[in-house]
Amino acid sequence: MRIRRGVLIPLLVLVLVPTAAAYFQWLAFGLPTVHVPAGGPGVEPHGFPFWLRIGHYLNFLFVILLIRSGLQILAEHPRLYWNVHCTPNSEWLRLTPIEVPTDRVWTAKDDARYLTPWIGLPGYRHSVGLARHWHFLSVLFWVANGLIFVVLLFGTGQWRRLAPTSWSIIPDAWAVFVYYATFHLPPEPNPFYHFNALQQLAYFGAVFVLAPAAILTGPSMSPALTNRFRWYPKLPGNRQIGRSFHFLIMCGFVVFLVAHVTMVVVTGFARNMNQIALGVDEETWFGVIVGLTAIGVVVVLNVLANWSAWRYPRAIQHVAAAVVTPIMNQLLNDVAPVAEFGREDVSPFLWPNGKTPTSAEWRELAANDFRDYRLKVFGLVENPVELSLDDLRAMPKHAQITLHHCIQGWSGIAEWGGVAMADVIALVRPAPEARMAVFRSYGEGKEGGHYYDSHAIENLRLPQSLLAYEMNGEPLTILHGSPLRLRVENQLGFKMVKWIKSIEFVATYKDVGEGEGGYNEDHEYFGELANI
Ligand SMILES: Nc1nc2c(c(=O)[nH]1)N[C@H]1C(S)=C(S)[C@@H](COP(=O)(O)O)O[C@H]1N2
Ligand SMILES: [Mo]
Repeated sequence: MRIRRGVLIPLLVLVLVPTAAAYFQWLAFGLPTVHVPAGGPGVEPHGFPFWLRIGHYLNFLFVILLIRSGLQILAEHPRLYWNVHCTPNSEWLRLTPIEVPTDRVWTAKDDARYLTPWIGLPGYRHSVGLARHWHFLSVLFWVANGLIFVVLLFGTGQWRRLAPTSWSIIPDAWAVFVYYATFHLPPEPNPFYHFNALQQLAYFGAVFVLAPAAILTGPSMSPALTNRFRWYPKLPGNRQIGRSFHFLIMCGFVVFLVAHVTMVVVTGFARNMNQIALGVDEETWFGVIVGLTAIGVVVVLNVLANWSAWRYPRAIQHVAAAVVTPIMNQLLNDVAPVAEFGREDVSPFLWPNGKTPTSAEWRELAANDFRDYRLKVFGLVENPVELSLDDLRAMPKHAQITLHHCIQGWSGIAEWGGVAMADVIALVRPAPEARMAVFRSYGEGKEGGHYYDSHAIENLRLPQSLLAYEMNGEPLTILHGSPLRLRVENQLGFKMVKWIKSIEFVATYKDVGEGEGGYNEDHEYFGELANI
């Protein structure tokens, strides 16, 4: 693991300077006076109504699921960058001991790490497909729960317990911080009526700063969104800054969670648990038991989440397809990718993925510079064709400089030159019942068998759906898919088949492979959700 000094030092300063200042104040002037407002039945609003306790609890459940599945996704490409190119050794945070070797091919797949299932959801290695299902399933419920929570906060006046209404909260919060930082407990108000100033600021920050920031930075990683609205990833700076912020916000939630739970325990555990779980200002064992049981339920649900991901991965994949895909499609489908970059933006290095073909057939073609290569386009079409590279080069050439998004988290910009899939479709004239095109590769998948993937024909008709034979002005290299590879810029990288052998037009992908739409969908439970 390595963190760049340029990030570590500001982070340390952020922690150490206030702590040192707090110690100085304590030693020089003693502990500050903390103003404790009086509690009592007259104070409005007070207490923790039922909806607030349920919302708080569900939020806890979903945040834990989101953190655990998010860390699993991170383990798939355990490097964080400020630059959009993801150039090896330019990362500000590296969560792997491996420095990318330069003397041999090192694919992004090789680079993925193992994560223990105690932390990761679902744990182990190469489980990003299932981790994403849990992440997106959780996020829908988390956002819905959060929206209801915030509406009720404002509807009931409870927001006044969180939102600061006077600047005096800043010096008041500092005074409380001086106590905590020097390992003292300040005189506390009864949280049933008032939070202390630092507590109030922390709660406000979690609900009104961290949560919205997490929701906003998430989509900055979506190929459909960023390649449609180029301004969106520019809000954080670029796609990798969005990803880095998404991670740092998660760290913020973890720090909040640890501090919050610690304070619940040390400032009167029994009373706090009664307030949180039952909404009563009492000190009974019953409240403690209910609270601890509820936490136990969260633990059990997490165990079930891991277990189901390993025992019934196909079911999880299908549940996500039924629940998440329609919503995401509503938001992200049919957005034509338009974002283009300049030559000066092209990445110096594009992470490779996939197994280079080893078959004698492909090696013979390669040895002869692909002069005998024929792209077979067949299936439900009026005019099946076999196209040589010269045939393809004779068709109108399109070039695009676009941002590639891998499901693992890395990205990169390259210039691609080739034939628009729209032109190929026009040439072969698919039958009315044809819905999908299946792209088969000469290359194998990770577990053997040929790599393939499928795309909706209507998506292939959009601009930026390209059969590329050139990358950065040169014929495709072997590593990047020679002689022909796909580019569909509103989708994730795994849909962009390299070393293409044939294109078959079909009514449904259900009869191809294991019927999930592609090699990674079949073998790694990737979702159809390739636009985020
Ligand atoms: N045949 C084949 N094509 C493939 C893959 C593969 O494993 N086999 N991997 C995909 C994935 S996951 C990505 S991110 C891109 C990577 O393209 P690149 O190697 O040109 O960067 O190729 C895609 N095409
Ligand atoms: Mo990928």
